[in-house]
Amino acid sequence: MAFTGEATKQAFPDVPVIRYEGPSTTNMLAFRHYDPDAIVEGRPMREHLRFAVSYWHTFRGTGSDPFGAPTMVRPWEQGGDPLAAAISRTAVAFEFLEKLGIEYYCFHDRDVAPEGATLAESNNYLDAVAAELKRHQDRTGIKLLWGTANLFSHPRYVHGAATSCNAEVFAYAAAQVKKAIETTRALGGAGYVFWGGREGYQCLWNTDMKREIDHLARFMHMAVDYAKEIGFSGQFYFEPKPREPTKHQYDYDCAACINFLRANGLEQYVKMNIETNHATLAGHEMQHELEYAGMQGFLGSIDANTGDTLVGWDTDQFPTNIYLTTQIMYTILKYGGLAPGGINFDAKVRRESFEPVDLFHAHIGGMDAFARGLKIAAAMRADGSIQRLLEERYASWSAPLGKRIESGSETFRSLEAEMLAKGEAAACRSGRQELFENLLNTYF
Ligand code: XUL
Ligand code: CO
Repeated sequence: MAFTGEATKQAFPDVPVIRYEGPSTTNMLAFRHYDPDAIVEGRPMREHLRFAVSYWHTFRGTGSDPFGAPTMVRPWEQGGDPLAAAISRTAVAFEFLEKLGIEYYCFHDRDVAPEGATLAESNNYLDAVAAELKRHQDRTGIKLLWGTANLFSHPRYVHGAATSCNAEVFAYAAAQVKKAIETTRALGGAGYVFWGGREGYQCLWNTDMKREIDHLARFMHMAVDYAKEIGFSGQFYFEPKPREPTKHQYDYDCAACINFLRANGLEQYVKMNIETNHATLAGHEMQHELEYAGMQGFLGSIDANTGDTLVGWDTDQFPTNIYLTTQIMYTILKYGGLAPGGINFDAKVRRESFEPVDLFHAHIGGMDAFARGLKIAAAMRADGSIQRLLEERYASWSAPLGKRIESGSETFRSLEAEMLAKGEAAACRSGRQELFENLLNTYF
C-alpha cells in the first residue's frame, strides 16, 4: 500500500511510512518482524493478521482516568464545532493507517461522529462523517473490519440498553443499532459487533434477570432480521466481558455467550469477538477463550490487547508479550484463521505516553509481537513435536477400546464387563507438562 498522503497539513509530519527493515535494524520506527508480503503457511502475513486500528482508543482516547484529567497531546484537536472536528479527524485517522500500512479499522457510531440533541440529529452527523470515511476508504483502499454502536456512554443507558428496565430505552437502542448496521453496510464493513457495555446488573434484588436476558435475545434477533432485510452480509460477533462497568455482565465469557446464542437460536448468525483483557477479567487465559470458541466453530475475530495482573481494571494495553501472541496465533492457525474477522488493537497508549509518536510505537510493537507469534506458531506446527506429544498423551483413544467408546458402540454394561475382566485400568503415563513447556521455549 503506497502512502497517498492527501492531507496537505499532515498530523504526523515527523513520522515516515513505517516499513519492514528486519530484526537487525536499529530504527524504532520500523517493523522487525511484520513483513506484510512474507509468506507463512502459504499465505502472506497481512492475510493471516488482518490488523485493525480501533478508532475509539487511538483517535478519541484522552488519557483521562478516574483520578485525573486528559493528558493526550493531539495538535489536530482544536475544539470548535464537533461535527467539523469529527470530519477533519478522519484525515488524521487515515494518515495514521496509511503510514502503518494497516488495512482495516473499527469504530463505534459515537466515536466517529458526535451525539446530537435528538436521534435524528445524531443520525445526520453520522451520515456526514460516514461519507467522509467512505471517501478516504475509496482513496486509500483501507477497509472497515467491523462497526458497532456505543450503547453505554449516554445517561439514557444507565440501566443498560437491550436489557434496560425502560422499554423506550430498548427502542432507542434498537434505532441506534439499526442506523449503525446501515452505516456499517454503507462502508462495506466485514462485520458488526455486539458489546453491551451495561447489559448486566449491579444488584440481583432489583433485577429480573430472566426478562433482561430474553430482551437481549429479542434485540439480537431484530438486528439479524434487519441485516437480512437490507442485505447486510457481514458477520455478527458477540464480545464477552465479565464485569466492568457492571458487577456481572450477561456476556461473561465464551461459554456463557455461546450458551446464550444456542439457547436463543442465534448460533448460525453470531460468532465470538474475543478480547484478551476481558478473558483475564473472566479468570481465563486468552488461549482458553480462543480454544473454547474454536472447538465449537464460534471463533470470529479478536480484540488484541493485554491487561495488567496487578491492576484489576480493563487496562487495554498494547500486546508485547510474545508468549501470549504465540498462544493466540497457534490457536488461530489451528482453527483455520480469522477471516472475515481480524486482529483489532482494542488498546490504548498509557496516560503517561501522551505524544502522538507514542501511537506509532504502540502499534508497531503490537504488530511485531503478533508477527513474531505467527512465525513461532507456524514453526511449531511445521516441526510438529508438540502435536506429536499431545497425540501420544491420548494414544489410548486411538487404540481399539478408545475408538469404540468414541464411536458410541460401548455402554456402561460393556465397559463394566471389560474392567471386571481386567481388574484394573492400564497404568497412567506422565503428563510431561514441564517437557511441553521446555519444548515451547525452544522455538523462541
Ligand atoms: C470495551 C470494549 C469495546 C468493544 C466494542 O471493553 O472492548 O471497545 O470492543 O464496543
Ligand atoms: Co473490545
